[in-house]
Amino acid sequence: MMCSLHQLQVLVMIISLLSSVTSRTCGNGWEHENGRCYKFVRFRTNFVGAMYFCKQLGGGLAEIDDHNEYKTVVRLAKARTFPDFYIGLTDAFSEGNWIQASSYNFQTYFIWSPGEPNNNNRNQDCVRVRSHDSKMDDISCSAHRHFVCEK
Ligand SMILES: [Ca+2]
Ligand SMILES: [Ca+2]
Ligand SMILES: [Ca+2]
Repeated sequence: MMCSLHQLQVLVMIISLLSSVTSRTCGNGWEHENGRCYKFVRFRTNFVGAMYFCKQLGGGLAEIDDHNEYKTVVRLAKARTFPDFYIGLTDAFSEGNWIQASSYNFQTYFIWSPGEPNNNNRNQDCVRVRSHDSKMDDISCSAHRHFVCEK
């Protein structure tokens, strides 16, 4: 088989073009927003199960770093009438100190529902975003909720 240098160059160009397209589009079932990929997972599990599932998909539970990211995630959730969902935020290590579940960074951005976080029954160390007001609420990590992954 004859293969000229020019043909090889074209082939290499096509391959690199294809791989850049796939890396930009996040993959099937993911939303691409502001350079991040989000997946809204439509089954319920506990916090650890949600973390594990997101990790299997090559990401982690969504970590909301700032108000812009919050607005993005809430907009995507509302667009698909998504129920309450877990985000990657926990104070399980130290009560009242909120840590991002995958990156282990201290959380600096919060938008709590009124009266939250209340650590109800001294057993609320994980965080959901409520569907009715789109704000954060600490809940028990064993509660089963939908969740959002990020990568
Ligand atoms: Ca994030
Ligand atoms: Ca707590
Ligand atoms: Ca609470």
